Amino acid sequence: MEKEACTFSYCTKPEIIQVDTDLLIVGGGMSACGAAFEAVRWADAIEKAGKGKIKITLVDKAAMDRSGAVAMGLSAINTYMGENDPAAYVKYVRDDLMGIIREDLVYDLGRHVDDSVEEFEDWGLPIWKKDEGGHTLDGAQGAPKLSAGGKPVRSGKWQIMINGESYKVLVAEAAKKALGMDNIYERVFIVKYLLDEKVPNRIAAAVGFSVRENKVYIFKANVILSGCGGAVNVFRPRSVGEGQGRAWYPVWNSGSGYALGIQVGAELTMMENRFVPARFKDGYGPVGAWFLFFKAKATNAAGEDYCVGENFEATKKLYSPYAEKMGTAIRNHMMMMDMKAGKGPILMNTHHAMAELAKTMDAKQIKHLEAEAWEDFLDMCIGQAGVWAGMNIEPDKTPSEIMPTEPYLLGSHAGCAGFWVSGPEDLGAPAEWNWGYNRMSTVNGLFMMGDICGASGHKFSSGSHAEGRIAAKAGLAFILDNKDFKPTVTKSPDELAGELYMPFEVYEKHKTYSTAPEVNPNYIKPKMVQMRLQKISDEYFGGIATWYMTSKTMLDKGLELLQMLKEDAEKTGAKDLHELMRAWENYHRIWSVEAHARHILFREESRYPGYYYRGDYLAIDDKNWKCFVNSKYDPKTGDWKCFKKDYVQLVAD
Ligand code: SFD
Ligand code: AMP
Repeated sequence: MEKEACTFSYCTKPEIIQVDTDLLIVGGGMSACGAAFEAVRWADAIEKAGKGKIKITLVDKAAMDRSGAVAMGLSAINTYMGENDPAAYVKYVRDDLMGIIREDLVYDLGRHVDDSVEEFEDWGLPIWKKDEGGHTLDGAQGAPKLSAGGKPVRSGKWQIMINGESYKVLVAEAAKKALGMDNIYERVFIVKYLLDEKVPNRIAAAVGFSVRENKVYIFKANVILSGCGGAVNVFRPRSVGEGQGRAWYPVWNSGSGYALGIQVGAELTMMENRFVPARFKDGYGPVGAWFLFFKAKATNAAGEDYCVGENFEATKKLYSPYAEKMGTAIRNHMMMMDMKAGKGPILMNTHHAMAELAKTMDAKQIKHLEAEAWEDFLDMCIGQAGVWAGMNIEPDKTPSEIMPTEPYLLGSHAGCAGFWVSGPEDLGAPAEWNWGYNRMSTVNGLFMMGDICGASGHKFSSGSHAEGRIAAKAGLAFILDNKDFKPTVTKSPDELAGELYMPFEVYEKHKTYSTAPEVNPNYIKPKMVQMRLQKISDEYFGGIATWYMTSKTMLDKGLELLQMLKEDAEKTGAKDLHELMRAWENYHRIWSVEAHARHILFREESRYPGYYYRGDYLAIDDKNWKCFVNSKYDPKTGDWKCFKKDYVQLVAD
């Protein structure tokens, strides 16, 4: 089919707004808020030192108060060092992520993260504390702050409990206050980054459109800090029909972070990794607090622990020495062994855990415990509380089903898919892991943070915020070193606006061809693209349909089908701004999952059992694959290249 061009002959031409800035933060989530807060501090210091004024701008597709993964709130901060050493944190992350991480990045995060958590408390976040008798106090009960020696309530070694319903609002408020609303563009969806016309491999601009008004934005910048979160709804979700909007990770993180960077040629790392969390069934409620804080046990339907005995012995045969670490993927793997053997449903025995805890409590403390159990969901996953209420589940009387979800692509939770970035200089990492500016990608001036910064998982909310701060500081150093750079872009504003509005032009041009605008041979609607994408990913790249199983032949076939979808997606028709956003979101998802599939294809082993399996290489093969898998898309030729990079251990076992 002939490629369409948008000349605004059919759709309305948008107003085109050009913004020139020095530092552009893309995203308004945890990492972006950290970046904004830190960038302003350094920019003020730079100005005071007489080195000139630096303009900082932030653009988010949504409203920062509730955008990104922390939108609903959280009940725990999963990364707080406290009394722990960053080296121990590196070991924990390495064990959980099956032996391959960038230890320089993880250590760097560990040594900075607590400062962000202490800031959150200063901004008003209630953090649970222990009183002198070791009992739990809510954040509102007036114990000393962490910075004044207050003892947090640890759910696990790294996690602390919070009253976090308004967590994101507080973090966003600090970022907004620092930056000023004049420098923030909310509800503007970034569609693509542009390389500079004159300087090779140099970021120059970001282009997007308002999801509320007929406006296209062109942001030219010296430096871009990219923090658009992971990719959700790239695989067919377990929720179907009217429940389909329900997923564990935030549905509005649609792979933009990956796609925007890939398309300008930034090098990726560990994109074969994904995250399949075990979650409370149907509501997707978190399990961590139940396992770690309430000490609940998950069992099969017969009440047996699925992580011991025959399951464990069989797992060791294929996945030792990682099986013994009992990381997130391995725990999933053994849960699925029982599910596949028909021993499900798998149950989280909340009732036993609460009965056990109640043994040492008085009536008031038991009431408090119940409130905590509900709050764990009300703080961060209201839908799960709805499922409990709707299904007559009382956690102190009834167990709840848990289930592995559909796969998500992310690099800040128990996953590590993202970009290959420059690390800190002082941690003894190989010289080629550092090219001058911390968290800068292989594209000059383009920095990555949070979910899309690769090979360094388990940052979570606090770590993503801290990583935004690290990236912002380095980004400003880059600006100071490249003060004379003037970004120039090849395409005219009208051409760029035409590209972004193409789905409108296509729709308006052809919509009267058929009586039902949903059914038309001249275009495909965003919803159809999404369904086709999810079907391909699910069936060929190891989604829930195949119990996360794939192979070379399946990946080859899926990639062929994905190529066709990519071509068809260029013919997406959008009837309104909402569909325009959906159209571009899906395009970003396609790019993200393409990278994912290419990486799985390249890595000839099953590094992450419980997340995905290569049926043709079912075991872990440390001899050949204890290395990073990296890849690069060449924007000039359209070629992808996958290659190995050496893993180097920096922190001793
Ligand atoms: O229970 C564009 N996370 C948890 N972290 C914790 O510390 N404790 C927990 O309890 C956590 N759990 C949890 C978590 C997340 C979710 C969804 C649930 C439960 C249900 C993880 C953290 O939240 C996560 O690590 C960080 O938030 C990651 O930060 P960052 O900055 O990488 O992503 P973001 O916060 O989602 O923000 C993304 C932003 O990008 C915007 N955006 N803007 C412009 N143009 C585009 N094209 C864009 N695309 C996206 C978004 O609007 C958003 O602002 S638990 O499971 O362990
Ligand atoms: P989750 O609610 O599953 O996202 O987990 C929150 C935190 O607890 C994360 O840091 C997880 O890695 C950790 N976690 C969850 N389940 C377990 C478990 N069974 N054993 C050890 N750590 C866990």
